[in-house]
Amino acid sequence: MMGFLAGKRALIVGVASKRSIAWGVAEAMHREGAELAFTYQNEKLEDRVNKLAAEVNSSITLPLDVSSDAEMSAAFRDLASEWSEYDCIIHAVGFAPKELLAGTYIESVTREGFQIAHDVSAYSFPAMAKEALPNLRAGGALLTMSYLGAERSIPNYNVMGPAKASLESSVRFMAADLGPRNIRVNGVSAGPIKTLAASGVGNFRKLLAHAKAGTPLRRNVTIEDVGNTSAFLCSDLAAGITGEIVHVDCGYSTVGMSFTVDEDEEVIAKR
Ligand code: 0WE
Repeated sequence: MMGFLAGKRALIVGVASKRSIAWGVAEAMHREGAELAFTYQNEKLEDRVNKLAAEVNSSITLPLDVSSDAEMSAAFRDLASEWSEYDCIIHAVGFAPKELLAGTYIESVTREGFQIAHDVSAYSFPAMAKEALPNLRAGGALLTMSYLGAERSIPNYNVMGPAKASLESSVRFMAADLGPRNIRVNGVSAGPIKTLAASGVGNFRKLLAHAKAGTPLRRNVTIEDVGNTSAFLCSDLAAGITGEIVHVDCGYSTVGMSFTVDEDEEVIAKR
């Protein structure tokens, strides 16, 4: 049976563990017949990413710390020597210094932390497009990962909100630039998922419980959900979609008000 990504080659940036969103995307894209390559952030992650890559029949893994111009050009030069042409890049990278994800935005923000968050989480996406441009095939697609904090204030998400807002704006400008070459650019705005990065975030369990309760589907999003939508957006099934941010959040962002309910959907009354 032929998958809907047969014949597509995709670079996946952002795998750190089996729980990574990037890994959910890799599994879905592999299932649909795409050929995959991966990057790893540092030597500590090299063996783990090599093993995961092997699970999806990939032997192309490249070092890439997106905050380094030298590593960005080296990674895309080395990828071009493996694949002279490819179709997709999945960008699933985000970082702000830990101190900026605690307390209030105004109190936590610093010039350096603001710069790092925007550099790693936002600049890296158009920077990848710039490096990959000569080798991207018509019909290809670039995809990044965002979060509701781009659109609404969320306690402690702080500087990552402005960084994701910048990233989402880049999606629209990149879609305008690359559209004439028939390369699409989109984003997935995922609901909260307990990844390795998220485990370092205080109150994350409360946040998951809150999201679950306030979601029309009454559950949290999984990396499989995000992977399947991402695979679709990278495929020719989504040939008419570009410059778009698709919410994969079990409906959370569509709700104006919700009541807390118990297991039987009974409203839990306030005392
Ligand atoms: O984009 C994210 C998290 C990205 C992230 C996570 C960390 C943890 C470790 C960026 N930088 C760091 N820096 C570290 O040192 N999410 C959408 C998940 C997330 O993170 C939050 C959230 C949610 C949701 C942080 C505070 C509040 C909510």
